[in-house]
Amino acid sequence: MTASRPRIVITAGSDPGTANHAWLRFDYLHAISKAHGLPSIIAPGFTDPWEETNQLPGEILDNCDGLLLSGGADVDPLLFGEEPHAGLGRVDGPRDPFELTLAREAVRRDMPVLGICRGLQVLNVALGGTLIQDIPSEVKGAVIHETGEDRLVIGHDVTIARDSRLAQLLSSARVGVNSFHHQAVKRLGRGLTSSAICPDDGIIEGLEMPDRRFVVAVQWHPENFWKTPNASDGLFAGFVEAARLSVRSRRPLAS
Ligand SMILES: [Mn+2]
Repeated sequence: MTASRPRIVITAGSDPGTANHAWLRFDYLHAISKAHGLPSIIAPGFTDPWEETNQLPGEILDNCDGLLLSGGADVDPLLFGEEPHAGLGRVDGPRDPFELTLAREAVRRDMPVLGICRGLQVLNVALGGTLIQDIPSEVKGAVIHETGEDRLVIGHDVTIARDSRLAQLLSSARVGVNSFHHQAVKRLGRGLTSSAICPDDGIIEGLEMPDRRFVVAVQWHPENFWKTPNASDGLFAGFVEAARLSVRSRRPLAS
């Protein structure tokens, strides 16, 4: 018998066309499965996430061991106290409050969290940070962070902060990454540190929370590379392992 896999819940967005279907690339599920986690998908929309008495996020986390905040649409700037800029893209109505609540609650519980792209931004806003709404119009001299359709194209390098959790996970100080974002971290949220930047323009490409067992986020899309061995395998392996260890600490074996 094999050891049971830690349960990783992955947030999905709503389909950009109909707004009535969950939307998530299978790459996330493959990457978690490859790292020996058990992935499942959760999406907002089947309840009123604005309802103050909504217990759903807590119940979701009661039934999983790790939270993966996935990529998707822009975060509504009103949620971090700013007016929408002209360059703001599509926002995904019910997804924002749903994920912000999940992120805050997971951090409060010290549950392992992995944020990817929008997930990094959601984590930052959940902890009181702010975002650059549109890199090309707000950051002079920025390199291109939205490189088109091919998910496997390396868009730019990132330099990893020495002594960061991310440096341990990637076993590297500098890696080439894909890049599909036009938003980025502006002001850091409480308790978060920058773990990676794009050396060409200083855009933050990684966040982590040193006082939690595993709260790690990256601005690129490591899950797209799951088919071949690659530098990001350690990131998913570390996340799933943290979820496994958190199960052990929360649920001692029955006597
Ligand atoms: Mn980038």
